[in-house]
Amino acid sequence: MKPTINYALLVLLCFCGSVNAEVPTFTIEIREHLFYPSQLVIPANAKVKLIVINRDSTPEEFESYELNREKIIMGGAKAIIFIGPLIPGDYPFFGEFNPKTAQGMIRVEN
Ligand SMILES: [Cu+2]
Repeated sequence: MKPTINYALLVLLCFCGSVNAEVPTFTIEIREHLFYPSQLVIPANAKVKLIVINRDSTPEEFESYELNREKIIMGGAKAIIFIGPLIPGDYPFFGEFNPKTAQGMIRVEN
């Protein structure tokens, strides 16, 4: 194996690791068709990782028109949703399968 190839691979792996480590991560739980927390404040102009954990036995869909995201999370499962970079403002989201109760808001601040 040529040493140059090994070196290129190593650089690539290190780069990926450092990028992941710097992404701010927030966790939202779904319990009894409600989001906890229902309001999150995240930094502007940054990519953010949301981990949505569904503690209910029924599926839910995380949906947001403003964030342009839609993801089904089966009962007892979790989903990872990347959002941003975003400009400051309020970005509502809801659970499409329980839209009357499951509502939340992501506030983006400088
Ligand atoms: Cu939907």
